Amino acid sequence: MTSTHQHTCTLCEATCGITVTVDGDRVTDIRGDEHDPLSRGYICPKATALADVHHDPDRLRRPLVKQGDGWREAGWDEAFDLVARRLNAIRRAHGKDAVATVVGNAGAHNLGILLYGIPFLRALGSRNTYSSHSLDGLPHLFAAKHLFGHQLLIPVPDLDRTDLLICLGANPAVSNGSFLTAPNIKARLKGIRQRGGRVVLIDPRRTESAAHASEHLFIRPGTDAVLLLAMVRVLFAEGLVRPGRLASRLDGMAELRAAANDYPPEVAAEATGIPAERIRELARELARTPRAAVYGRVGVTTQEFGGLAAWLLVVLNVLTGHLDEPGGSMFGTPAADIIGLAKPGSFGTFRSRVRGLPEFGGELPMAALAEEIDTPGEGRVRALLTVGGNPVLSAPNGARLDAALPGLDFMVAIDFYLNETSRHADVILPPTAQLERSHYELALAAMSVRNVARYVPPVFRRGHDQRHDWEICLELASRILGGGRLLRLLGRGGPEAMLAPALRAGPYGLRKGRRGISLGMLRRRPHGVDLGPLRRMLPGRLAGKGTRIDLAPHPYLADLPRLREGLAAPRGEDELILIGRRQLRSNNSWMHNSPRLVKGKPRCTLLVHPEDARGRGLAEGDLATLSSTVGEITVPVELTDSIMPGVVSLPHGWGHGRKGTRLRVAAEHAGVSMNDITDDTRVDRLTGTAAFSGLRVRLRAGTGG
Ligand SMILES: Nc1nc2c(c(=O)[nH]1)N[C@H]1C(S)=C(S)[C@@H](COP(=O)(O)OP(=O)(O)OC[C@H]3O[C@@H](n4cnc5c(=O)[nH]c(N)nc54)[C@H](O)[C@@H]3O)O[C@H]1N2
Ligand SMILES: Nc1nc2c(c(=O)[nH]1)N[C@H]1C(S)=C(S)[C@@H](COP(=O)(O)OP(=O)(O)OC[C@H]3O[C@@H](n4cnc5c(=O)[nH]c(N)nc54)[C@H](O)[C@@H]3O)O[C@H]1N2
Ligand code: SF4
Ligand SMILES: [Mo]
Repeated sequence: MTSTHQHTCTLCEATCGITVTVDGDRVTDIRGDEHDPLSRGYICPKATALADVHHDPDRLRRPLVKQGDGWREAGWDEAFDLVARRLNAIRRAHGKDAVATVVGNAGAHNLGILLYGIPFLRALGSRNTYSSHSLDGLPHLFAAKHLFGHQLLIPVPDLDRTDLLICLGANPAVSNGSFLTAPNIKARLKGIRQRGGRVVLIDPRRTESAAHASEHLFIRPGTDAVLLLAMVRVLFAEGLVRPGRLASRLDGMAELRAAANDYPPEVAAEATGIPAERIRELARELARTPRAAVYGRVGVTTQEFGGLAAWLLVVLNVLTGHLDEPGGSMFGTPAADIIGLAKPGSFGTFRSRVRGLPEFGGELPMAALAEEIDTPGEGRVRALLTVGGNPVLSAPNGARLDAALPGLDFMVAIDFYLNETSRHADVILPPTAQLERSHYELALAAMSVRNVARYVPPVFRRGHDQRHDWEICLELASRILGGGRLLRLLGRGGPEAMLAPALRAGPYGLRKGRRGISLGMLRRRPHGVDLGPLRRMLPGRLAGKGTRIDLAPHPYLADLPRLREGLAAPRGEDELILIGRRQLRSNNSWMHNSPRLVKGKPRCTLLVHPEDARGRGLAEGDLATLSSTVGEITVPVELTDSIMPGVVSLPHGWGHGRKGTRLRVAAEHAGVSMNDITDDTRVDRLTGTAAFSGLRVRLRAGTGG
């Protein structure tokens, strides 16, 4: 018997509504939900691969316990007992900090992990708390904290009403948007141009998104902060600073002006490769266009000066009066207010043991994890718990982590694949997968291009011998921390029991004598509810610091000399600069076991400009060796003039050829891991974010050795 179910694709930040048709226990069809107020029927090729995950024979459904060189299945009770016993013993012998935790990208897309998993991990009280934030958008959180008082007050470009989008270091045509929930973003970009607006893309590669832009400008990797400072300088120099409604609330104007003064467009042109006159025009265009926004993502945040760059993005929006204005850079107003629920964020309250990298929001940078494990001494990490992350492929110098993990006394992975990371675990606790759990978009709703609310129940009920992520986390908490009865009580209603009051307390909440959003109402409207376009939120939303915005907080000013030194650093003669690249049918490191996503030509290739290839005797399809100070990998070369000369590009998340995984499809399309050559010591020193982009590499024909 077939039935249809509304669900949400939780693979990326677009959160498309899907309609899943099921025949018995089989998924027979997945398509876009035309009645979803945000995605309106749009899906990308990944949504249908949710069926592959659901039916994947390699997906783990019962706990695995390591035994000799192999694994044996275990019951949940035994597995929980073992984990709790071992972690407790390590905590007793070596202290709380000896147990590290990692929450990966899958955590952000999982209601149970957000509501139960993360609070439980925090309750373990370890300083060695890590997440994919420090591999990704941490500079945005850092800017939100320092300018608006809360790490989650992150503005997004109001795409559907803007007339100018200046987009740096993002490839939304492939990524489907990030820190910007905007399904069918290609159509939204097209919309800008159709109403006479412009999209300017600034990227070292003429990406897939360039086809949807009015103009593409090449930029030398890692120099965005310089470009943005020069634009700030032009605004001041030409009297174009007009912050509008917010003008009377701004501090730090003089400091900002002085900082930017060091970066005339001519200096920036030299650094970035963008002509000085074009930089001036860009600043003028931003100031002149009533509805305009500057936006930057991963290419801007995961580089050596990501902190400064993310700050300057906000600064430019403020100076030109585009912050918190329709068509500009605006804040979401989510129905369940995650900003009210989450902590505002802290910075530098403690530092990592080995390198002294600063804490942010209670977490240490992932780039420090390997050294915290493999550097002997008091305070060494001895046990690791991962949830929804695959840091062996995702963290910088993943090879070092790969080598360090066997040195742990104990490791547990909450993951439904036996992959490059979880193979090192002593116990794997597999949670339910995407179609087996309910979903409400808690985190990303705050960065949505339109306010919406959508709750979906599971498509499939979980089997009696399966556990949700939140159940696993809660059970471990009660066994490790005690307080079992209380915690079990907490868990009785599941995430819904926490979501329901959050929705009622939220800005659209159902209250006495007022119609509004409640969980019951959302249950009755499984396509979701439209709550309208983004609204002005300032100054009311400014958290914990009155109603003023300091545009030049000290940590940024103190980081500026590093930018100057970085620009002056000499470059080796035959060096190239490595950047990353996302691909439509990949999802970071973990969807390569889906046959429909990996079919076709091998995709783990190095893009090289023909000029750079010629000098090295490389032709299309040749194998070449790419080396850094950290290691070397061999990859096939793809020649293209869509990349800036001197720059090469490789996708991340490949490298499935390691022994001991259970990913049969992925292993046949193994590729190599970019992070086997990225450098864990290369971080944005301000925020601790991994600097994947802008790595200096050498390239030569032939295989390694
Ligand atoms: N299909 C697919 N979608 C995804 C993902 C995926 O793996 N596959 N991953 C998801 C995740 S976790 C995230 S965080 C988002 C990321 O979403 P995006 O930020 O849109 O991701 P990328 O495609 O990596 O785009 C980064 C761009 O920055 C450019 N770049 C590199 N270095 C520099 C630089 O120094 N300056 C500038 N200006 N540009 C630079 C790169 O060429 C690239 O085009 O995507 C999400 N969506
Ligand atoms: N070189 C380079 N490295 C990068 C990047 C880059 O651009 N270049 N991008 C970085 C970015 S932006 C990010 S976000 C990280 C992502 O890196 P990670 O945080 O490692 O995330 P994924 O690679 O998406 O891996 C997700 C893991 O969660 C598991 N999983 C999937 N769904 C669930 C679930 O519901 N519950 C649980 N418990 N597990 C689940 C999957 O099996 C997989 O092991 O990579 C970073 N690494
Ligand atoms: S864009 Fe694709 S992967 Fe992202 S939510 Fe939509 S269907 Fe899923
Ligand atoms: Mo990410």
